Amino acid sequence: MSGQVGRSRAVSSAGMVVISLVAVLAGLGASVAVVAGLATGVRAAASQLTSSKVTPAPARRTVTESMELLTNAAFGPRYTNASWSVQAGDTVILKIKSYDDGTAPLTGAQMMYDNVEGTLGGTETVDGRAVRRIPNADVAHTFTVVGLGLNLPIPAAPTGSTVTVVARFVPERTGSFVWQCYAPCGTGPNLMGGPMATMSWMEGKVRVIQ
Ligand SMILES: [Cu+2]
Repeated sequence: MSGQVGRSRAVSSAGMVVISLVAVLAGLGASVAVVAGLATGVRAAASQLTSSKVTPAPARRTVTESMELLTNAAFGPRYTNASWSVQAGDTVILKIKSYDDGTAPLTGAQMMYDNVEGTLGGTETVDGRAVRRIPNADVAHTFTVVGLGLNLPIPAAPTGSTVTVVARFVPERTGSFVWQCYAPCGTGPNLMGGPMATMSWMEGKVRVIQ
């Protein structure tokens, strides 16, 4: 609180300095170029004053992010477009097209990631059909952003074909959030190694900016 008060006071006094400089220079009959430069400065100062008093409205854009789930014989499955950035208040349409026909059912408490969470309407569509969960035996991957309360289970694609999951969500919190796959689709102990432990394979970042 005290930090905010201090900031707006600083902006106000900067604005006053610019305004008094304009008055002095106008009195001296300064050149057009100098006045134009100062006018830009005044506009910048004015916008700072405005933003210090008014909370900016949410962006309310609709943006689409597309990812693919590819398989790699040598290392394992991988999400493309692993990191992206949106604005708080955006309606994000997230499309995930998977080529992976393998399953990686969740176990125990992790089976909560079979459920769709954090989307508009509480659903995702699977090839156009709205669902609230994927049967555990069919789960191949998840796209999970714990920090945004978002969870999209991804079913296995039919062999030789693809499956497309689409969900809409509105991130409200700003920050840099790690997403991860929670289905045990990797290698090594508990199938949590290899791609599961590798950035830009089964994890990445969602940045939500103001
Ligand atoms: Cu996975």
